[in-house]
Amino acid sequence: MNKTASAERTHIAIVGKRNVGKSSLINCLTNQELSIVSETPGTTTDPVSKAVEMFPYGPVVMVDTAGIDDEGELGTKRISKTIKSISKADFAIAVFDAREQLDNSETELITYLQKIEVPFLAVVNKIEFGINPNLLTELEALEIKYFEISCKEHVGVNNFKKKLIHLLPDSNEPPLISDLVGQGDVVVMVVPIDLGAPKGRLIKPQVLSIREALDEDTICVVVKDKELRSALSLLKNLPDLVITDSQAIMRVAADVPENVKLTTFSILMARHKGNLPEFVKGLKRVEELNNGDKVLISEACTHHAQEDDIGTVKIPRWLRLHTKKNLQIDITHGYDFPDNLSEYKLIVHCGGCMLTRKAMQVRIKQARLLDIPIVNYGVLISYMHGAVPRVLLPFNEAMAEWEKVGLVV
Ligand SMILES: Nc1nc2c(ncn2[C@@H]2O[C@H](COP(=O)(O)OP(=O)(O)OP(=O)(O)O)[C@@H](O)[C@H]2O)c(=O)[nH]1
Ligand SMILES: [Mg+2]
Repeated sequence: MNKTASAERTHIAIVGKRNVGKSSLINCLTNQELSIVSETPGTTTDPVSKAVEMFPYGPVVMVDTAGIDDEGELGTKRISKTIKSISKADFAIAVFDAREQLDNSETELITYLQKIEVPFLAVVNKIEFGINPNLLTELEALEIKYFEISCKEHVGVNNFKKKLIHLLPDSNEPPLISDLVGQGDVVVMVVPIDLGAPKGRLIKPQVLSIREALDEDTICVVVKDKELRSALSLLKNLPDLVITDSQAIMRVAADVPENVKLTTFSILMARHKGNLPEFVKGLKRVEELNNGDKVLISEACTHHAQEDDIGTVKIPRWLRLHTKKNLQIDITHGYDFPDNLSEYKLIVHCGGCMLTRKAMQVRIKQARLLDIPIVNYGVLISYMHGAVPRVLLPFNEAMAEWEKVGLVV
């Protein structure tokens, strides 16, 4: 049961004021007497992590924390420990006493969770005493999703648990690159800094890939496309893997020797969040499009569109050039697909870096339900630029699908 390493488990921090029933909730959710419960406020003094199996989700770490309203100097220290635990958590559950209203420490806690972007749900506990309507009004005003429960009488707990499991990050998230490289390998990452690059920072797939490469003890070289050739000539041996931004794939493919593994950040994301073989299968539809067909370009986040934006400008242009068809291309932003989804012949999805894997899987399922092929930006861009199957070579499942699709390039 405890085989999954702690770091790989989803960490859930249970937070709230003293005596609201945080420890009781952990016991309730796991059906075990794991945490000490008592009527004395301040029972839990230090954060206590328990590795448990939360059926049917799988292995998690429950982090029981000290009350955020703890008093005195020692209390302050405990609070900062609690805050540290929250920062490290993948998810938090904020517990409130049904009889009370929010106090300062609780509104601060909520602000903090929102600031550090730890997703959380609220539970209003001890409802058998009656619920203070002001508390609910306050939570609603803050747009916080809450569940009314009683740990003591085991009311509402199962319903809450169901929702919680639905929202937890997917524990089967495939890695970005850790299975492609090993200790001492040289990984070259090509990061063009063009007008579309955000000021002063790298985008999420790049940051996550660098981090994973470092975690695997690889030697990670990050260059712009312009410097790639000289970087390769400076290396004593050929690199073990080159990862590039999709938009530079043509240049990069030309500069990287054929026998070096090459892929794109977007293809890594397709596997990590989405379903790479599914997107490869979607390529078939690109060749079947006809004049007047509707194509949906779906962008999950609402970033500010650049002048030569990838989703709104470049992909439509490339798609029309590639198919030589008069396509009707719609672009939508945001979490939901449009209501007229069934009218589309193809969905071109963004990398989904702002979505959880679960959310991305839901979108793929919705497309599948309506029999609409789906591809993502990176797979499509590489294909239209003639870099498929080369960029798929490191991924066996994707290559198997590519053979099945039977497209000729
Ligand atoms: N009536 C009632 N009592 C509850 C409920 N949940 C917890 N309690 C009681 O509330 C008291 C505090 O519960 P704990 O689970 O220890 O609370 P905590 O938030 O962990 O408290 P600290 O560790 O002191 O911060 C105990 O006496 C519990 O039995 C509930 O739903 N209804
Ligand atoms: Mg406790």
